Amino acid sequence: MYYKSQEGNDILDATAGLWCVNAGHNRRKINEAITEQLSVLDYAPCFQFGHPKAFELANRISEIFPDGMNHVFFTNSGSEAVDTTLKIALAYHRARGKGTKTRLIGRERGYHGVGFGGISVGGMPRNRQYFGTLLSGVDHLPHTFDHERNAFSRGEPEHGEEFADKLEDIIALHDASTIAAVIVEPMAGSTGVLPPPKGYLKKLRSICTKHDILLIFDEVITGFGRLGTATASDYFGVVPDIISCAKGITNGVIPMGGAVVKDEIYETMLDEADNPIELFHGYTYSGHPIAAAAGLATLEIYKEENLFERASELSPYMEEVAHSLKGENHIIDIRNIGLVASVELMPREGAVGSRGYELMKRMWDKGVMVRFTQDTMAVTPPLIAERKHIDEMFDKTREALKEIN
Ligand code: PXG
Repeated sequence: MYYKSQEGNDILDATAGLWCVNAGHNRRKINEAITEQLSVLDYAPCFQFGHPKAFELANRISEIFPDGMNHVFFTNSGSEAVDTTLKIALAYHRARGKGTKTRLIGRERGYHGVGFGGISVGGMPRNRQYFGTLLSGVDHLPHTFDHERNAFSRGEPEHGEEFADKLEDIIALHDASTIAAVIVEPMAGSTGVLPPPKGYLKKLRSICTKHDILLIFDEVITGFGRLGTATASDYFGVVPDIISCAKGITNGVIPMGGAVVKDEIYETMLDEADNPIELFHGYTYSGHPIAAAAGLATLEIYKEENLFERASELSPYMEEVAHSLKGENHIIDIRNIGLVASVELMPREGAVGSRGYELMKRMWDKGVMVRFTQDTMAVTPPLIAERKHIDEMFDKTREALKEIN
C-alpha cells in the first residue's frame, strides 16, 4: 500500500499508481511469474504465430468478462486498446457489407487515451486542441455531469437518464447507416469521476441495439475490480459489444491492454475478412509473453484473494468516510462508486486547478498520494486497502483542507 519517497518517507498509495496497481505493490507472485517467463520464452511474435501464455490469458479474461465475449486482441496500453476497438468496429461493419457505417460517437468529458482515435472520440479539450483536425466523422454525446441536480450523490446519481436520448438526435442527424459505434467510459474516470446516472447506460444500450450500432465500453479504469466486479458491465448489468481494458490486467507491472469482443464480431471477421488475415492490425508486442505471464499471475491473485468482492465490501465504508467530509472548506461535491471516491473543490477565481494542486502537494507531505484533475481529487486505492488506510486517506484530506486557502 505504500511507496517510499526520495526522502525515505512512507507514502500511502491512494491512487493504485494510476488506477492500475489493483493488487497492491511488489506482489511476489507476479514478480516470480515474470522472472520465470524470461527464461522460458522472452519474446515470440503473435503475427501468424502464437504462444500458449497469450491464449491462456485470453481464456482467463473471457472467463471473468461478460458471457459471449470470448476473444481478446492484445495491445500494450489503454490508448492502443481503444484505437483497436474503433478499428474493429469499422472493419466489422465493412466485413458484413455495411461499409457505410464509419462514424464514431464519443462523449464530452470522455477520456480514451492519447492516440488519434482516442482523442478524436474523447472529450477533453486540452487533449485535442493542439493536434489538428483529428479523425473526421466523429460526433459527441453530451456529458452526464449535472451538479445542480446530483451534487453529493452516493453511487449512481438519480437524475440524467435522459442524457442518453441525445443519441437519438445524433442518429437522426447523421442516419444510423453512417454510424459504426458509440464509445463511452461506463464511469468517466479521468475527467473527475462521473458515475453514470441511473438507467443511462441501459438506455444507450437499447438505442444502439435498435439502430445496429456497436456499443463500446472503455473499461481501462473500471476493468479488473475497480467497482467491486470484474467489469463495470457486470456492475451496471449492461453488456456492450466491445470492451477496451488495460491497467489492472497486469497490475500495472508490465504494459498491456486488450480489446475484448463479442463472439459474433470475431466470427464475422473470420468468415468474411481476407484470408488468412482477419484484421490488418497488430503490434510487435501484442500478447508479449512477459506481459501475458504477468497478467496470468495478476488474475490468479485477484481470484485467490477475492479482491473484487473485497473491494465491493469496502466500498460502503469508503462512501461513508468520503461523504463525512461534506461541509469542510472549499468542497462543492463528493461522489463515489465502487472503490472510487472523489472530492471536488471550488476552483480559485481565475486559477482553475491551483487549489487542487496545492492540496495534492500538502497531502504528499503528509504521506498520502492522491490524484487531482484540476480541482477534483480522485481516491482509487489498491483493492487490498483496509479500513485504516481509508481513514488515513480522508483524515489527511481533512487536515490538508484546513491548511489551504
Ligand atoms: N481509456 C481510459 C478510460 C483511461 O482511463 C486510457 C484509455 C489510456 O490508457 P493508457 O494506458 O494508454 O494511458 C485511460 C488512461 C488519471 C489518468 O489521472 C488516467 C489515465 C491515464 C493517465 C491519468 O485519471 N487513464
